[in-house]
Amino acid sequence: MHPSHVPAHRSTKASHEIAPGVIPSRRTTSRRLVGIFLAATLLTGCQPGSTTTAASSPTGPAAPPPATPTPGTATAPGLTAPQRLTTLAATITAAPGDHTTEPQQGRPTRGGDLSMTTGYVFHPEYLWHDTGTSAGLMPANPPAGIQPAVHIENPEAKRRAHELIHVSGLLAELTVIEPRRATMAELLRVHTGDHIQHIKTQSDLRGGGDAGDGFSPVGPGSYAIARLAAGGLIELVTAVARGEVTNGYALTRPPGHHATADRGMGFCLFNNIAVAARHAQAELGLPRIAIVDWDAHHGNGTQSIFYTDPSVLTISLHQAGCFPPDSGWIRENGAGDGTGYAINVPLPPGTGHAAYLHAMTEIVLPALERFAPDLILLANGFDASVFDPMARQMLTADSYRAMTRMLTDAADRLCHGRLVAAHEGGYSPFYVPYCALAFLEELAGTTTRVTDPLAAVVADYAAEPLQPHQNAVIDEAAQLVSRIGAHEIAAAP
Ligand code: 9RB
Ligand code: ZN
Repeated sequence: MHPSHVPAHRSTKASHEIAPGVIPSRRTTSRRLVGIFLAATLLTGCQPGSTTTAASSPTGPAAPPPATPTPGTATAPGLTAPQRLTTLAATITAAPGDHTTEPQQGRPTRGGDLSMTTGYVFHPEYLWHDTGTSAGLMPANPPAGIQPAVHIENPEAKRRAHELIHVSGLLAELTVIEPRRATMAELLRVHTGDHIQHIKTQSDLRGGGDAGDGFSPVGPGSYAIARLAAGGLIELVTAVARGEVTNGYALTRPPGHHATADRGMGFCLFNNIAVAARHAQAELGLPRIAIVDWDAHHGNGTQSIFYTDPSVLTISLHQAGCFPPDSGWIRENGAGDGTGYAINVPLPPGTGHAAYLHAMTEIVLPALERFAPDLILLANGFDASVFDPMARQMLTADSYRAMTRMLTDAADRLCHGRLVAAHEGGYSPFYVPYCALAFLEELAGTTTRVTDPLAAVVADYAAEPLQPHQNAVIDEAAQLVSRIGAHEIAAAP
């Protein structure tokens, strides 16, 4: 099949017929947030002033992406401590039990233009992937003094994220998409037969086993669940390609971005995103795919699968030298025909809001513009949050909201809004849900009445300006953008 157009039986009206120039841009603030700040102002007698500046939103497709944090939430840097606490109080007093959503102006949701909807994939089986009683991430071994506990990659963060998405009222605004299990043929587009068989064999053991590196538990029956995760993402990408939804989020488990063609590692069994990318290319007429990975750990598996392939651009923002060891350096830039199509931004520990947004502006967005994808996939880990036990970054829920806004704007400009996210890491059961809600609100162009309850607590972290040592890495990695396509041009006759 020729890859450059959607097969007729899959093609629907919707996004395919929307010229990029007429896709409405989103507004930066919502009436709800303005209300919260008005309440805070009344209570404190202070003018919100610059802390609540409703920044001018991009007014058209050619407008540059916002280079500053999305303002208008309770984490706005610059608030004094009393102001923050008052803002928090205003948040808490907002109509308990009434979580109904309020659409943002300028971004139609299901109630408006039906072509602008957000798909959502979840299944309770994702929570049944049993990682057992490891002591955090080491296999428990009482004789050796390693006490059994709960594995760090346990269902809690994702279960609570799903519950918050439901209770907040956001779920009712989304198009729920049922996952199915990826077929053997679909997995074989990415993984070796031996690896697939290995996962099945481990999964058939009564006590489960390991996916490859000794740190990636395979519970009893996890083979079927891992296929449901990869297949969930396939279904979501299919719905986006058909124009049934504009974008979407698959709250899947187990995660995928560390899994290579022939080995599971870092809690990952199958590389869900890679399987979905290959499916989109082979079956959905979406030949050029950009994969952005902002999980705190290097997306090494995804990178290795596409390392020599110029049709898939991989960009990973991660904590330098965190996991896997010695992986994700700037010099890893693709090979052969894929030279220039793998980009790594190894950010120093302690990197927060300002530096991540700077990296998005200086690297991710220009790389996407240059690559001109048909589809953007996002490896969406929330383990770069300030509360995460598995990394040392400092993002807040509001950071994820601002970064998401940048990506949805890019997707609107470049590929009819086609942005599909897969949940990867994120291990704080109390904070991941608020990061996920902020992410998904922004994806859907709506807000709920639930705001980050920890916003006041993290405000000082969020306010840290870009540091010189962070800027140096970002500057260096930004040099890579011009290498996208350069190899092809050099190789042309
Ligand atoms: C251990 C090692 C790790 C470390 C981090 C992750 C994070 C995964 C994630 C997974 C496994 C090494 C315990 C190396 O969130 N990805 O997005 N395991 N690390 N050696 N040892 C003994
Ligand atoms: Zn991670």
